[in-house]
Amino acid sequence: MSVKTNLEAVTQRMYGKNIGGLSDKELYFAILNMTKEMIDPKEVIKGKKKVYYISAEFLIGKLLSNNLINLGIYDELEQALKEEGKELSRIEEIEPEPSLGNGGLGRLAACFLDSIATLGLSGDGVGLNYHLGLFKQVFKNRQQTEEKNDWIEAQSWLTKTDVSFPVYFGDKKVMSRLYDIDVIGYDNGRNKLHLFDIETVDESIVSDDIDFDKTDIDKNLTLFLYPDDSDEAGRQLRIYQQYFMVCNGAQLILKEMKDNGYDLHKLNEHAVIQINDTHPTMVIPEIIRILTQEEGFGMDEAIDVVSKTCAYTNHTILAEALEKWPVDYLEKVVPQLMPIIRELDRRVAEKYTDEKVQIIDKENRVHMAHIDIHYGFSVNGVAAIHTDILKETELNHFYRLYPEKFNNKTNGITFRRWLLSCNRELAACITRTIGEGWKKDAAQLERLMEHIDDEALLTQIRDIKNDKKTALAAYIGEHEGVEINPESIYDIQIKRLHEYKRQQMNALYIIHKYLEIKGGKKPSTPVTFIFGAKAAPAYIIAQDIIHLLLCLQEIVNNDPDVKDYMKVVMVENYNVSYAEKLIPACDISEQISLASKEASGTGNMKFMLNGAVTLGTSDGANVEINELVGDDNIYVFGEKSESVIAHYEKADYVAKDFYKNSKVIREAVDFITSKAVLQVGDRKRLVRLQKELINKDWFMTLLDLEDYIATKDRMLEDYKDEAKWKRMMLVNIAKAGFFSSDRTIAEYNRDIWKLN
Ligand code: 26V
Repeated sequence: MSVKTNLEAVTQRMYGKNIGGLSDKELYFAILNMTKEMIDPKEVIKGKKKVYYISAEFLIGKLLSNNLINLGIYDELEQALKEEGKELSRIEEIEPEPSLGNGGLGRLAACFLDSIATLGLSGDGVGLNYHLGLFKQVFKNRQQTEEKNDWIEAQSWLTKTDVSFPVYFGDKKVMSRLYDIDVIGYDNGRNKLHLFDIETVDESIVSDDIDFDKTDIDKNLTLFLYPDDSDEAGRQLRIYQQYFMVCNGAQLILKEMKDNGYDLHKLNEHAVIQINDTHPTMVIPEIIRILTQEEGFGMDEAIDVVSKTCAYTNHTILAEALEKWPVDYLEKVVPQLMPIIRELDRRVAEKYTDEKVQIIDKENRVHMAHIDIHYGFSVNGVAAIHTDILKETELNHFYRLYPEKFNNKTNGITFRRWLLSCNRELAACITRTIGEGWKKDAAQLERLMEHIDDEALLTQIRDIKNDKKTALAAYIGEHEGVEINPESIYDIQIKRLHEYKRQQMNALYIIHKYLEIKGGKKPSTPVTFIFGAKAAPAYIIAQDIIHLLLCLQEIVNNDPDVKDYMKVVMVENYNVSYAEKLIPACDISEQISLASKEASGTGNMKFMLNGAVTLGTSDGANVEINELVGDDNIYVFGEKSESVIAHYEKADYVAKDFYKNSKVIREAVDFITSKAVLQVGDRKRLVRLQKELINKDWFMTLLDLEDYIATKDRMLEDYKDEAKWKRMMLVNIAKAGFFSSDRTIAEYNRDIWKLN
């Protein structure tokens, strides 16, 4: 049956109308239902052993386009709709974006699920069904405000199952409910994303400004992703959420093992649990608890089998992000787990005296990562440099105990979403040039290098980029009310707002450029600086940086001397869907974190794949991008990680010296509290940010600022050499194959999971 006949049958059944007579919204629901019906008969991938990817975040993005592509019916459906005067891309806009993640860690989990299914591996995601997810960002008075994002509609990709488990918080019992989302591999079978919910959740307890009673667990447990943890009730709620997730996950895994008739003593032969950062760490003591208390295991054998089943991925070296829960909190929320955690701690203390590797420290805090490392069989970082830093510095004490556990798995991205879906024109152009093979074997992109002198191809790629820039200009005009010039250079920094990612350094560059233009030095090619970033509600300096960017947007875009040469746009509520529009249109990819601090980054890979050129530090996966494209096709600046680490060790970085000794730095930093900015901005925020930069600057913005300015200026200059730039674009696309998450997952499977 053709897709059109199929869809007509669904529209008749749902609305009694033909395709042509429906609104886009009605059509969206019809296509959703049709797609779910087509997925239904697909085989669930089976194997002797299965991976459970357990994660507090799955930033899956909209699913319609991706599912249509993976089912192989996108083009046919698009054509069928066109015949009826309908546009699939407009219909896609209607789908709400699930907001089940913060940033890179959650998006990585989503890419991984796509690749696990695409490679035909048996593997499910396990997480939580946050009803209001991450907040929606709304700008008011040039500041971020937060609103709730209720993304779940009556009809959605979620399927309510009849699975429900009891979960105990001490004596308090709650019942869970499992919702599933199908994960379809590209031209392959299907797996599941299991999202647990609490039966009694109540969205009505949330006020408009996302305030709610943090103690009312029955109602609030699955309302929000990482609720503000700046107070005690908020922090405890996180423990409730984490335990709820792992307790359900553990019950699901053990039930599946039993349903398959497997012996739980051989759990590790049939299941591997990949622990995504420390948030799901309690799965280790929880399974040990169940095995010893309900399945008749002795403590030794329970610990042994769990340790052979669990593997841990570290995603950050930032100390403040490594979870340490006070024993008091755990005693209060999950008292049944504490005897197990104490036993795990006792065994470590008996073997090792080193204070740095203990599970419970002298301040009575439980180090979650330490549980993972002692009681898991694998510890991996997410880019080569990150894993090296873990081994040599951050986790060196553990590396010396267990060198065999440590391994690197450089992150990747799914090319289905980040090229085939978000840049169909470029994908088609690649296919015309090198055939279809790259879609299943991304390494074949390298064959584009054979066409490096093909002028016609280089021009086609440039034309596609220009079309994407025009489309983005229209979108930004409509959604942000800012007019941008499609012929300007698009310089884009999109990622969570954090001082280590150094959006503030980019802001200082913008100030520098603005002052230059005011002084009469006009650039020959105009530049548009685009930002997208949410800041954690309790992270004050991050909020201040957003405020500065919005003030600069106001000043620069309205200054008649400047606005024809540069524009600044901070897009509102940056999310996966926005990324899909921004990335194909980008010329310069900003990856400017302080070396050693960005574990990997994955936006850097998405930009490269879409023909942007990286401006970056030697950090995270930038290092591997540099190795692949060579020094001529990337712009690298700033101090290297070894010297940054040395600065921290010696505590010898003094921001004020840089401020005092450089006129360029001083002028840029001073401008933050100039009359021009204070006229449109909030004095308290601006003064605080400026003081922070001069007196503290923990992430060494001023250290790299001059090199950043010089390198970016050189890059803007090079952009004018069209022949050179076009070749750089092609090299970046051709060398991006390594960053397919299919490669990453194949490595996880080869070295850690060993499925099939
Ligand atoms: C968490 C927190 C929690 C509260 C305090 C501040 C803070 C700062 C950072 C984080 C990061 C959590 C882990 C994370 O998202 N890591 C990201 O993982 C990506 C996928 O591996 C990787 O590409 C990014 O470089 C890394 O930052």
